[in-house]
Amino acid sequence: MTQLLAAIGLAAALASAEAPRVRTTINDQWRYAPGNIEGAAAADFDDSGWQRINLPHTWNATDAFDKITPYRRGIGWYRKSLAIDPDLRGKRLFLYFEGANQVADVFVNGVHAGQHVGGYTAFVFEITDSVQYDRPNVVVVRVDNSHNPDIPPLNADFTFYGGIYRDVWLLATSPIHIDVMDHASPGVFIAADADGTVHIKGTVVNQSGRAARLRVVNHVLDADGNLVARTNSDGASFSAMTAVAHPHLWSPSTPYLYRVRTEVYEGDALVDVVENPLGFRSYTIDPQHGLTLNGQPLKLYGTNRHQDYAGLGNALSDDLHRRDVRLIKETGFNFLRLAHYPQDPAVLDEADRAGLVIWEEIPVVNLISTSSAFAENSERMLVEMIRQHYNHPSIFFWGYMNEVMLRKPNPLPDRYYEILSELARRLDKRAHAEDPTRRTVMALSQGELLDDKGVGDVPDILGMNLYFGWYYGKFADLGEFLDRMHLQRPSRPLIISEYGAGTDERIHALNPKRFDFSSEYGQEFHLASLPQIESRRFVLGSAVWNQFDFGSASRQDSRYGINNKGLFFYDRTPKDSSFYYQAALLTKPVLTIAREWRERAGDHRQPVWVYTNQAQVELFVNGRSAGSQVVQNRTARWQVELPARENRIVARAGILEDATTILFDDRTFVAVNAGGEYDYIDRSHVYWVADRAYQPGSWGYVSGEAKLTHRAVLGTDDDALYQASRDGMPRYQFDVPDGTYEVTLGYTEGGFAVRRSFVTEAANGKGITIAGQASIAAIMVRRR
Ligand code: GCB
Ligand code: CA
Repeated sequence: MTQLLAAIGLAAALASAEAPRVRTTINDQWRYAPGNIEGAAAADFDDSGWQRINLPHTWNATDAFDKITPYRRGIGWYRKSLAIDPDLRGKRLFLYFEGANQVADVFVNGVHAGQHVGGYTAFVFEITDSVQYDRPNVVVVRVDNSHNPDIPPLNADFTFYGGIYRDVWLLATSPIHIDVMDHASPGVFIAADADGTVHIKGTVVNQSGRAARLRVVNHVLDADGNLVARTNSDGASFSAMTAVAHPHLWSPSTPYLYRVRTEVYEGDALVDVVENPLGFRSYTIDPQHGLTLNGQPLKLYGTNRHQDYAGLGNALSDDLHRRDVRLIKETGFNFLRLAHYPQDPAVLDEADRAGLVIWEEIPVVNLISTSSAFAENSERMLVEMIRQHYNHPSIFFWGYMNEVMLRKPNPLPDRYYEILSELARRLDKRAHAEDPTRRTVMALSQGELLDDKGVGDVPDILGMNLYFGWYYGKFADLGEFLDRMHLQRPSRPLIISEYGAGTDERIHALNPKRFDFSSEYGQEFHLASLPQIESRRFVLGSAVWNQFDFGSASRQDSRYGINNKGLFFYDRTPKDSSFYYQAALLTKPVLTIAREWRERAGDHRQPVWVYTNQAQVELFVNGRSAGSQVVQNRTARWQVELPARENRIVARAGILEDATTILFDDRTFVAVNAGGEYDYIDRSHVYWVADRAYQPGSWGYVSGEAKLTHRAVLGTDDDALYQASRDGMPRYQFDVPDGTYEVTLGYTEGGFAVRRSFVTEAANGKGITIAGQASIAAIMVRRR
């Protein structure tokens, strides 16, 4: 066994010494410590007391959800001992970081290798002259995610988790190599067209100290690795063109990928080789008819993605990144907006493979600083994003601003909106200069669209973030607004960059209301929105906000610190709305019973909803047919009688079948979400039914006013139970049989959740009256 391992180790060492370019992750076995630590960059600093961690890592995975203390924004130190294979002597060595939020200073053996500003793009430093081969090297990274007025994002609805939260690589190249220092880009830039033409340009760097005769050979390989085209160029800077006859085209339905293998020769010796993806596709955009891809009209139906994940913050493995992309594709989407920042290379690779049209953007969100440093940093981020991801055929759009007039700096700097427009024009111009093959975009909110101060005219395509029926208005206003925008800007291509509604798996409603965070309201939102988008040809595409719930520190909705507008929960469990999109967008047969509302209580007559792309569905409850329904808008609904038991629900359409269970609570107590119009299920599965007016023989409120806030409630996770209350000295009546009862009242006091219990008697058929409490958020009445 040891022998075998030794043999493998040797083979790896030989391979690495002989290969012209060697890339290894150095994610493992780092030490981490928070704070401003004196001398921590020095090689001989004692870090033995520091925490052992592996990358990717963030220090905000948990504190970003704390209701009382803001998450830590400051300095974090990382240290690693790195032995470098002596066989790499003579090579050029680089440290490549896929991302660290947001300012990173890298030191090798005490020598400062460089600083990178910006939390969402890759960076690379050469370390050849600082390393030693006979002893381990000390790599130190100081990361700082403090607010910095010169670095976007300044303010946004997502958490700015600090740390080295993406992969880190040690890269070794020959002294003569494809440039790796050009904004951490691949150094080779490929543009391909549906007619089969391929343009390849790049730069070879010669650090050998001698003049060299260089030759670059680019091989275009098909998906099976067959050579289909080849170009030869001489010299350090190459720009080649070739063509592939009858290429397989790249599209969301057939994401056919070629590769370009770029080989660099000095005389006959191969000194470097890199591979990049290539996809043949062409598209045009028309303000009346939307997108045409490879000559075919293609409406974009899509979603947005933030990069964080329950329990991990932004420190995800590549596997999780790739899985997210597949979940998006499996929801039926062909389009993905990477909001609000450039994402992990694994995301772009998977989007190329899965077939998603990508909009990627830099994090200029909500407002800007008028400093020249802010503009320079924004522009550099844009250049880094474009050069780093240039070769991905999935990318169609470069974005550079989101709702950038949402917040007003206070005090408002002189010429603020002029400076903002100048910045937009500068970024737009640079994006086009960097990449003439793609279109630029920006997203504005409804209010900004109505008063856009000209900024919205700058990009090629205007993105609209619209929340009709959520933050404002009603569902049906969406179509009207779209028509109005199109009328006002007939020559502007329009895309819906966001629309969505928040939901919480603990909140359900027989009568869903705007902003109640019930799963049912969220479903109604999407059911009403999508058809209005589908029926408007001029709308080039749309993107749900958001595919996944995501962290937004200090956001106070039904769950603290989370924006829950996802079609999936934060842990990537699907929400019922995602099944509606599958039924609407997938071509394979789909039949799914909405299954989030798995426990119920209260009224025995209950709704069951089914999403399908079939014409008709029959529903069975505990083996008995509840009837067939004709499907409308991919939806069929029943009202069924659920006895107190675990109910088996089956839906059938032809040979398709789906089944789930709904537990109807058989209870000996009453639990009321006082003041709330929605049911609430707490962590211990207590089902708090929506409040209702008293009727003789039953229970309910007699007086008091219902109130709903979305302020965080301290000392509980059940914010939504306490956020709804009945105020103004409410009076409740419970017509229970004579006997002894325990009553528990829930309410808030000084922002904290409080529960108080007492024992009381029901006598002479009078039941129980509850009064004398200023405000009540929850009531439980239980027989002793
Ligand atoms: C927006 C923003 C996005 C927010 C979203 C929301 O318009 O662009 O960053 O998260 O609204 O949920 O309010
Ligand atoms: Ca990665």
